[in-house]
Formats: sequence, C-alpha cells, structure tokens
Amino acid sequence: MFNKILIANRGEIALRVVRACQELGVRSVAVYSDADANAPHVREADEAVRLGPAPSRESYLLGDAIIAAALKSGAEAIHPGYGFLSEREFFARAVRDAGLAFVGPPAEAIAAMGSKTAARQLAIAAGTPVVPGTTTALVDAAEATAVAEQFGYPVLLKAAAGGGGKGMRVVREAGEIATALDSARREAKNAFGDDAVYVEKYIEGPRHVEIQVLGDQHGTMLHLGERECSVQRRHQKMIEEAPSVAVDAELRARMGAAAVAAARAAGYVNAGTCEFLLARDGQFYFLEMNTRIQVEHPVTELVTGIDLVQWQLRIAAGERLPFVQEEISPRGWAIECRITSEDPSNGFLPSTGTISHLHLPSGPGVRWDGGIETGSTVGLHYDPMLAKLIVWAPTREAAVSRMHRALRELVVEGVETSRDFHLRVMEDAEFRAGAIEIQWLERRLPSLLGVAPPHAEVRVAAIAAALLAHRDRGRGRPGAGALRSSSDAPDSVAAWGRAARVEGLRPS
Ligand code: MV4
Repeated sequence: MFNKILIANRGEIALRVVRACQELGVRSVAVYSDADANAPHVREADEAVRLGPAPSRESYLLGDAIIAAALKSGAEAIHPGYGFLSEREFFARAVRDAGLAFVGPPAEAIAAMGSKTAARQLAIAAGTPVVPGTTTALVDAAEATAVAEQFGYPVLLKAAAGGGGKGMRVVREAGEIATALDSARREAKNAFGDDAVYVEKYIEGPRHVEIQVLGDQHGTMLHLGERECSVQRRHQKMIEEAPSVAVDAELRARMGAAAVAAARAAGYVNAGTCEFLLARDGQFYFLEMNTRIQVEHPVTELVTGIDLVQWQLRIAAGERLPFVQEEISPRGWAIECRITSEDPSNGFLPSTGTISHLHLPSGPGVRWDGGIETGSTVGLHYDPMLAKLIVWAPTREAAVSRMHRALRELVVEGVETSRDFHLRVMEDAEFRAGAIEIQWLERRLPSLLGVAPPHAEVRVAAIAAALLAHRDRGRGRPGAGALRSSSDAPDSVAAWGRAARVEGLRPS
C-alpha cells in the first residue's frame, strides 16, 4: 500500500478519500483554493497545499501544479475524485509520466470511452447491446434522414464528444431533422469544441440503470450490481438507489456480464460505471461508461459491503481483488439523497451564504457523506452539492421510511437546500411504488412542490412557532438572534419560518 497520496479534489469526495486513507494507514495530502482554506477536507488531511484563487481554472483544474504538489510532498499517487480532472486523459497520462500512480483507469481507457461513437464500437465488439443507431459521426442531414428511415422515428441526435445530455435533440419526423442537426452541432461545438453528431433510435420512457464495475491490474473484472438513477432533473441526478426495483437476479447477471465485457474491451482497471437505458419492455442498452468514482457510489457500498474507495487505492497499489462474482449480491436496500444548496421552490436556483446551523441525522442505517460544517461558506464557484444523505434498511419500504426520518432530523440553516424536496419525494405514492423513469421527476415536479405537507407536521410546526415566539416575547427582544429569518420580519413570521424549515415545511 502507498505511504502517502494526494487528493486532487474538494468537498465531500475529498473527505471520503481522506477517510479511506485513514482506515488504510495512508497519509493524505489535500489541495485547496482560497475559497476552501478553512474547509473540512483541508483540516482532516495530514497535509495541505494551496493551489490558487477560488475559480477552478486557477486551482482544482491546474494539473501541473497538482502533480508538482504531489512530487514535492512525497506522495506516490493521486486520487482525482469525480469532476475536475478525473476523466481527463491528459491528466491521467501526466500523472503516470511523472512516475505517480493514478487512482483510476489507464489514460487509454479514459480516451476509449471518451468518444461516444468509439465507446459504441467497443461495446458492439464486446457483444454488449447498444441502442440501434450509427457508430460514426454523420456527414450531413441527408445521411441523418436515411438513417432515421432505417431505424424509424423518433430518433435522437447525440454529440459524439458528449455526455450529460448536451448536444442532444429528439427528432420525431423527417421535416425536423435538418434544423435539429444544425442546433445539435452548434451546441456540441460550444460545449466540447467538437461538432460531431451521430444518431440513435429514441427510447421512450426508460429507466437509467447503471452497473458498477471493479477491475484489478491482474485481469480480474467484477460487477457490483446496479444503481437505479432515474430520479434526475436536467441530467442532474437527485436520488439514487441500489438495487433497482426493475432488476431481478437474472437481469442483474446479464447486465453485469455486459458491463464487464465492455469494461474489458476498453482495457479498464479500477472502479468504473457502465450506464444503461432499461426500456419498458425489459431490453437494456449500453449508453456510455463513466471512468471515475461516482457521486452515488455509497449505495453500492451499503448493499454489497465492499468499500469502493478503499479498493480503488488497493487496486492502484497493485493488490488483487479477493472476491469472486458469485459471492457478490445485494443485501437489503440503500437510498441516497443529494443535499444541494438549491431552492426547489424557486426553480432550483443556487443559494449562497454561510452555514449558520447544522444538525446531522444519525441513528440506525444512516450515513452522511458531507463536505460542510457550521461556518462553511457556500458560494457559486463550485458544484452546489453540499453532502449526500444515504440510508440502508432491509427492504425498500423500510429504506424510504428511514430516509424520511433522517431528512426530518437534518437541519441546515443559512442556505436554502433540497431537503424539503426530498421529504416530499419520500412521501410520494408513485416514488414509494418504485414507478419511476427518466422523465418522472420533471413531470411530477409541479405536483411534488405544490403538495401540502402532512397535516401532523404542519401542526407540530405551528406549535413550535408559537413556543418560539412566546420565548422571544419573554426575553423582551422581539425576533432576537437565531429566531430572526430576516431583519424586518415580524416576530411570529420569523418563528414560523424557522419552525417550518425544521419540519421540512415552507412558510407561505
Ligand atoms: C437516450 C435517451 C433515449 N434514447 N438515448 C441523456 C444523457 C446521456 N447520458 C444519454 N441520455 C439519454 N440517451 C436514447 N437512444 C434518453 C436519454 C436521457 C436520459 C438518460 C439517462 C438519464 C436521464 C436522462 C434524461 C433525459 C434523457
């Protein structure tokens, strides 16, 4: 095992890697921007190196400065986390060329999966099912029309350099194809600097199910089952779970084998994820491979009992995976809610401020992977995800109930968060029935946000508000201190606001 590694990331994932290091007896080096000088990941690591000012381009994206910091501190490896430099071929290569281990896949595997058309060719060669469509970029609208006729409408135009839904256009009839191709090309050029676009048959109403894979440097490649990630908004996942209600042991084995075959074909090593669409008719199709540890990895850890981040480090250090496929199967149910600094009642507008009060949930089956503490400032320089709340329980029903309980324990004051939104989802009949697909959230958002919170909770909040207002009057300082939500709000309104937030309601 390594003696020391550098963590090229921030926030909750940097802390997650620090924790794995501590458990393995590995010393950790944090890096930070000026915005993060007092961040928990900097304090909890054994050492820390300043990179530069707050903007990512001047700090967390400075590959050369990060590699120089690793060499200077005597680190033997770099863990890239997710986002930032984690899926950049040039960075993985530069780390290797500097004589350091990259805690992730080989640069060649990142490159192979980076182009969606190349990934489709790889998957097809490996026998992994892909959505019917082309495996090379389109020449012009005439070719797009001919291909669409062959597969039948609707079709989806996709950016070859893409991912994350950018440069995607649904085309429902021949007359729309030329305009759609132009706009897909323009968007792809803007986002990726590459206007190559290809065509797939458009799959209606599928689930997004992904398979976690783990491969060592000695030829063992295993899958750790699926995660259900259909609850997303504008290509941002909000809730993930493992296993999926739509996947039984037989389908898991087939999807797992398909993911392992695609990963092998790319020469993959370390932790990775194959994304699939699972259609209503039970057919599954490979979409792309994420060549990094993912935000939602904890749900897989909780149902398999395998610590993915520890295994990332062990694999990078040359250890062999000691498991066989047959002994890996999900036990119980895990759900993750992403706690973001966004205001669900205001179109998920990013919210900034200082965390003035934080009360974390705990108790049976509750895990908090966070990057914030009281006093943390939340700005606009980085991703709005503050933390993940993850629960495990023996059944899905019990896990939903446990997540609802844990969300009610959570108090974040100082910025708006997604907490109340998650409470409403946990109370929703369709979600509780597992009747979700990739368009579910956007279709249900208005009704989820418009729904009246449970009567019993409104009652508790009203009583709490009355007591808080009474306490303030007793002090003779109306709206004093923590009770005041805005300087000019009447006392009772401030108290109601605070009580309502604690109960997951919203003052009207
Ligand atoms: C699709 C699709 C339907 N049919 N491909 C969106 C991002 C990129 N990873 C692939 N995406 C999709 N590809 C075909 N042929 C629907 C989506 C899609 C989606 C996929 C996964 C999770 C959320 C999604 C939301 C909208 C569309």
